[in-house]
Amino acid sequence: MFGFKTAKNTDLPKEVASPTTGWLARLTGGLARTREALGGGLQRLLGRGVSSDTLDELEELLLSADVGVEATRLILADIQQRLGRRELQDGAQLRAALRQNMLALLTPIAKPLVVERPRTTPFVILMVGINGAGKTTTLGKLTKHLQSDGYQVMLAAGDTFRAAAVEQLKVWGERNQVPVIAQAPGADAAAVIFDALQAATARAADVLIADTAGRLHTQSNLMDELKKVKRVMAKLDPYAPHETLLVIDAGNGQNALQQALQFHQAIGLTGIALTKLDGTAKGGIVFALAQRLGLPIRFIGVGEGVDDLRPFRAEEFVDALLDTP
Ligand SMILES: Nc1nc2c(ncn2[C@@H]2O[C@H](COP(=O)(O)OP(=O)(O)OP(=O)(O)O)[C@@H](O)[C@H]2O)c(=O)[nH]1
Ligand SMILES: [Mg+2]
Repeated sequence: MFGFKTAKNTDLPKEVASPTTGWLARLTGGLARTREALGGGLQRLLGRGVSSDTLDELEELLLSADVGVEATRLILADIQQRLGRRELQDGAQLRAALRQNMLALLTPIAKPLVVERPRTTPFVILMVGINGAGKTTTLGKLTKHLQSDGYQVMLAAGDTFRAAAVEQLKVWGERNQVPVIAQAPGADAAAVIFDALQAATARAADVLIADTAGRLHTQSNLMDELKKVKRVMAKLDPYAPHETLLVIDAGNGQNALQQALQFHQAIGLTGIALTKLDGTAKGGIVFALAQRLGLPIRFIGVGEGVDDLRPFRAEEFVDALLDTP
């Protein structure tokens, strides 16, 4: 399930052996359902040529992929004008215009997570989100990603609600061979993360990633717990956490947008990791998030494997979406 390689890279076909192409293939594959809805729909639409129905059809297509009303309007405003001026005569020009407008929306929020260096204390990443969004899995994948960039990572088992949560984190710790700081289930999450930050500082780790229990944005007592985590951490480093990363399941569609808005309002987010893009045709939610929230989308997840998390790059994403299935 975790995609351990059994063959050496040299045994693989060229396009798979290259890490970039390999990832692009996974991205395209992972986005297959949204791509079929958007790219496939677009191909059918363009096949009919540009007509007076084109704008309505485009609008329907974007809405069906959960791009959302306002982001759809934004993407289509310029296309509407250009259609009016008869600048877009054929399918290729229309596709290029769509791509350009999608990029205009996504480029400003495609800001990679940067671990500032040098530091005297670890760079702290706090993972938050609703139950089952993919926080712990994303944390595991992120650990590997940061390690491959040369960072020493430690993990904090801040989900103290369930014994299984601590165990799940320890499995990721073992898989990536990084220390996990944990206490018994039921412990105070803020205390666990405080201890972990002290331990990570003592061991001169570069990055500490803290898991937290899933919670609904409507559960104010649990949102208060996150505020406390942040307050307690700030006693050791006034700037910690340096990244508060909301993990959201892309399959939640427009609900994901509500989660993001409310988590942001309650605790202040600095970035988003959008998971499970592989399981949904609603990947258009990226555009809605960009338009409504404007927070950086740091990473996207397109599978459960340790390598299925990548920095979000606007061009790569749009091309994978518009690519004809
Ligand atoms: N297909 C797919 N599955 C994913 C992805 N990310 C996470 N998952 C799966 O989603 C499920 C929930 O993931 P977790 O990481 O446990 O979610 P969580 O947010 O930590 O959940 P709680 O701790 O219960 O709140 C697991 O079965 C993961 O394997 C992804 O990008 N793609
Ligand atoms: Mg979890």
